Amino acid sequence: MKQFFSALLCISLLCLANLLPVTVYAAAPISFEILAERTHKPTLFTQGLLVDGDHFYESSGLYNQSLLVTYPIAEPAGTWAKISAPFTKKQPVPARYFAEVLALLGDKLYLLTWQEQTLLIYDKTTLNYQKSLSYKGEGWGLTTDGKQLIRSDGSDTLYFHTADDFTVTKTLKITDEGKAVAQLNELEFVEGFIWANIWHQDRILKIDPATGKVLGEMDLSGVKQKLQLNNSEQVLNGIAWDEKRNAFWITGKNWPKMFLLRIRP
Ligand SMILES: [Ca+2]
Repeated sequence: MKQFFSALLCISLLCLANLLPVTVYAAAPISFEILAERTHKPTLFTQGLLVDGDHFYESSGLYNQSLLVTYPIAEPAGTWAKISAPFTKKQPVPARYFAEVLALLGDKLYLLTWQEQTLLIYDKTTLNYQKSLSYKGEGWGLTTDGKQLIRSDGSDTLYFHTADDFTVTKTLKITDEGKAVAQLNELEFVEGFIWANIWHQDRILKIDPATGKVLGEMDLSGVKQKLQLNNSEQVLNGIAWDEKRNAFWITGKNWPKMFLLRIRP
């Protein structure tokens, strides 16, 4: 009987946990419009996404299947041509690494690994491996302000690293109205601000890189609902600034689509 009541209590607590509200941010909502959508290979367990010129660069995670790919932003005509379009280039990542996000600085692509404490560096044009650097802690997100590399590790802290040897030069706590914002994941630095998505949330936050304060948030739950996903790990994860289109491309892990979003003034 005792076990029965213990089990009942556990079930009640689980139900209660489900009813509790998710973290509510105080930051002002940022409104946007969907300018376009395109196909995204659902085989990609998206960790990092960026735009360079007319191409996407994307990293895909998991052990034994991590890879780095590049493909044109413009799609061929016809549904089947879109679905079957080959990658422009594809570079498998050694099986012992779980690839995370990537950043582009100069002619180099910097790819973080999740728990392997290794930063892998590739040539942008050929996707050939060049060298690796080590760091302490986990790798979740990475972007650049044009000088330094900025890393997230799933906590509420961002780490600024030098690009040449990946030394930490400063850390920054991210807060929203004084409250810590944890689980920071994919990052994108755009025109003086850091944009970050939060793991398992349909939100992208706009962050002041000087103070770490959250300035606003984009709610992408409506965009994600359009996809009718059935796996809880198919989370939003991928923010790429498209300078030419003055808009963000966003996608997620194993999503079949990518969306082009423009912030409303
Ligand atoms: Ca990005």
